[in-house]
Amino acid sequence: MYDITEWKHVFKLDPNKEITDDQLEQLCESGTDAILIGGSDGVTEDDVLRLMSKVRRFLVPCILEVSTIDAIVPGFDLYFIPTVLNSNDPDWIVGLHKEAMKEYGELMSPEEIVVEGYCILNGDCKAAALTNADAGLDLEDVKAYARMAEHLFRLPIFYLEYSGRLGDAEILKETKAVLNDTTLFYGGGIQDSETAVKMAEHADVIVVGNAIYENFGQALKTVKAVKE
Ligand code: 1GP
Repeated sequence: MYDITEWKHVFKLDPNKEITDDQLEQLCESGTDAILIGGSDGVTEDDVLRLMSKVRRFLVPCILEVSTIDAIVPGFDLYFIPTVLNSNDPDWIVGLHKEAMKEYGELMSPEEIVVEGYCILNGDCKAAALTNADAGLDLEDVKAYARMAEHLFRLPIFYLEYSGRLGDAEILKETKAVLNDTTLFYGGGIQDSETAVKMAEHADVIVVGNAIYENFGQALKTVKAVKE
């Protein structure tokens, strides 16, 4: 029903940050392929529920990116489950996933679950600290993780995460070159149309997060920029 291989653009909303109803409407009706709800800290069930019910008024697919077992809310179109491939902490690779399955495994429909193989490359971002990610990777390491995601684990998504700063377009390009079936997501530091186009040249899907809260007008323009 949802074909992520057709997507180009996603907005990531942080349930811990403020957004007006008017802004939310503009994002949902912007033509973006999906609204992803997720954050690295302070994510509560109440905030997730509140944001989901507002996004639900629009037709755009609404997805929860699960980052804590305490805030899994039913009613989303899809659930994206990150596994941080370059984490040094097994909890973030398979441990929390096992706990989630223990608690909710019976209730979950497999067709609603999409696993994202994360590779975090900005060592200064919150996600890197939280997951104890080994962000000091060179290009060959990143390509190896990409191949692992596609050929060993057959993950639907490989996510290059630079959260908070613009990444290396060359790494993105080389990573894309080793992927065929796995969809390449890129997120980090996209602030305007220009940076969106630059990263969308190589990524299958770009994710725009912080810019929504820092420069709303420019964030909104990233949709048209990559879809035209
Ligand atoms: C964060 O990849 C997303 O998980 C988007 O990054 O917030 O820097 O846009 P930014």
